Amino acid sequence: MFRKPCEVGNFSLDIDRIFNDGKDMMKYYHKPDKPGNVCFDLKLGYKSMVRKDESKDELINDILRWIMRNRKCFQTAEDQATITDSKPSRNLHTDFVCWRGLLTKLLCTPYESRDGWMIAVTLHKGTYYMNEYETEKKKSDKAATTERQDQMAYWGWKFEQYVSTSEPNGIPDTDSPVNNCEAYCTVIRSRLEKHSIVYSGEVDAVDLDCSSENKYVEFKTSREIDTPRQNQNFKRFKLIKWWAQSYLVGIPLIVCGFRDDDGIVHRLQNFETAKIPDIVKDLRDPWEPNVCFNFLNQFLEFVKRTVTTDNHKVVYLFDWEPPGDIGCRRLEEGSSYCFLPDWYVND
Ligand code: 0WD
Ligand code: CA
Repeated sequence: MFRKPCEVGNFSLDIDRIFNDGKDMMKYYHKPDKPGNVCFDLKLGYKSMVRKDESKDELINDILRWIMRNRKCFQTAEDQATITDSKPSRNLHTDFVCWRGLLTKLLCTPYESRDGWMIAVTLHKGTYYMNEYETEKKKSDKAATTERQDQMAYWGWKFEQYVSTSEPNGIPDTDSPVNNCEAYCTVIRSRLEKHSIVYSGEVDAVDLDCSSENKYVEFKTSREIDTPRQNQNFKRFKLIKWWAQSYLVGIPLIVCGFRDDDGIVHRLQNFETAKIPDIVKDLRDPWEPNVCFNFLNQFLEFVKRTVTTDNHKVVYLFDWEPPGDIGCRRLEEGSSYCFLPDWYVND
């Protein structure tokens, strides 16, 4: 039903968010000697963090840059035979292009009761490009972020620094400022039923000790679980997101740093992505992967039925707020939600 995700490429973003084709920013997982007994202070260096400019909407531009540089990955044998000049075919032979995070949200929608989404879709030369825009609720939540919430968001980035290195078998550098600008992204091709999809996702590190084919690892932090109620919430609301995010790119392992309220991680725990749906089965009315993928499949079908104008200046907006229905409207040509840049459509 959902084909095994296949990595077709990767790219990196440097400290200035400049795109580079390749693995420049790839990190390596540094497993601590005693994963069950560590003491990582995630509060350190908060004031010196180098922050990404959030006022710039990057849309799906980096994925488009990768596509432009890797047209050959999308060519069929037929394309190659019919090429008359040196320009590769502009047809991607791909139904959908988007960020992995958008697909994660769609997979989790059947069980989501808090956060909605807004997805813009443009059909261009036979491919549906999808870009997520912030909902009004997300914008107002963001504007109301407290200092404490901002510090806690920092803890997640600091954790990555404690468990990763730039060189294989290196030692983590926890003295340099943390930044959320640099990124390493994998590009994936997969298929769900009739829909072929190319998407990219940010990957935390490679695990050189991993025996499986896909050696990527995902880092998470979470508050230490003290009560059965917390355990239920963790399984019902957090593990579904962790599972969906990693499953989509075929990441086999999630390493969680369990922290206290003071931002100290005391132990690491491994979660095998494939086993997460089993871990949650003891919930009353657990979430199920089948339901998630059925919803995604139906949404993609709905998009194909609805988005009929092949024009990069026309955007269809799909939005949803729980527990409501999905809304859909076709915006007039040249609306402020257009997101395919000229340098891409004219290439
Ligand atoms: O629709 C999206 N998912 C968007 C992605 C909207 C706008 C920007 N991006 C960019 C991110 O800045 C990043 O470069 O895309 C890249 C990641 O895309 P993704 O893999 O599809 O995103 P997702 O799966 O939601 O997040 C993966 C990681 C996060 O790790 P955690 O462990 O927190 O899930 O990407 C990072 C973050 O480390 N990340 C961000 N970092 C800074 N600012 C952001 C952000 N807005 N979003 C994701
Ligand atoms: Ca992470």
